[in-house]
Amino acid sequence: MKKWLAAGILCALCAFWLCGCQTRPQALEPALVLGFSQLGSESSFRIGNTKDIEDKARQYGISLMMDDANQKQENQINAIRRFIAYRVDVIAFSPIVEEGWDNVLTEARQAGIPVILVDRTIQTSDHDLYVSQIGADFYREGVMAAEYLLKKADDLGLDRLRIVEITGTENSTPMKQRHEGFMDTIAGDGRMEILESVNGDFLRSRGAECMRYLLGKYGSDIDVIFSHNDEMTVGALPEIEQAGYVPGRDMIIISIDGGQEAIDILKEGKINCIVECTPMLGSILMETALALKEGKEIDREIHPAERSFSDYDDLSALPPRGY
Ligand code: GYE
Repeated sequence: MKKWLAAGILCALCAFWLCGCQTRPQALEPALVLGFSQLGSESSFRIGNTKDIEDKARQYGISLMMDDANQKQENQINAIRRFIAYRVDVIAFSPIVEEGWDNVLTEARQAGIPVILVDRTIQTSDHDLYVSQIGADFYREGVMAAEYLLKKADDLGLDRLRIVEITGTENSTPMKQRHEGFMDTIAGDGRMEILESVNGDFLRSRGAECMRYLLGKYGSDIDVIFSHNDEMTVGALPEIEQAGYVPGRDMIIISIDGGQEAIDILKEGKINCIVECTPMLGSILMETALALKEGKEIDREIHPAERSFSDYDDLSALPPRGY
């Protein structure tokens, strides 16, 4: 009798296990495996960019291997080597600086893995080391920042503007191109004078340090602050206030990125202009990676549309920025 009971229980367990197997949803095969090396988490732009890439990978059914390099090129190179060893379908990364990628990207090419640059670009003489760069037109951002300043100077009838610049990470694409676009656009305008450019590494804490230094050296001579990202701008503002000036009124403040925190400060009047740099590159990245896997032709450079926000605009109906 006991034997029958044991056999019955065993049968019931087997049936339960089989049913369970049949009703359990089948794990879907990912459309492709994408290795992404993010350079760090220095700003709201970067954090928004990481989140967007993670969200969009999920939406597109792409299996994502995400690595955070913590602001070190060496860590990015190691992550790319791990992606090669894992034999991912596509490698993408945001290069922290422009130089020093040839060796590791040659290894990716030898392994037959295509590479997409996201956000920033690289310097190389070998055209085939990457297939596409998806990111902002940073030169154009510098031009837009300067165009705002030229218009403001005209409207206020100012005949002398002394400018300080707080730049992003040395040798990074946005740092170089934002600087060039801005300088080229104000060149030849006799009202504009650059007092000094200092490097704030795209960090809030460095923005504050740079501003302290500049205020100590130039004080009320500063008419304009051109800061390469919101993070450094937000770090600089309390320093300006503590030194007894009203940002946005005593000094014209121009920033780049357009994250929610900075847009709110612009609405309060303490920032005058922000040039948009969108971190929402996830959909374009996923579509490009899928197109590559299907062997389709893709564009060498892909720039998202961007605008600027300023004290000339009514921003009351601006939707939440999402970063
Ligand atoms: O402006 C800054 C970030 O590479 C465009 O990097 C990006 C820049 C962005 O840390 O906030």
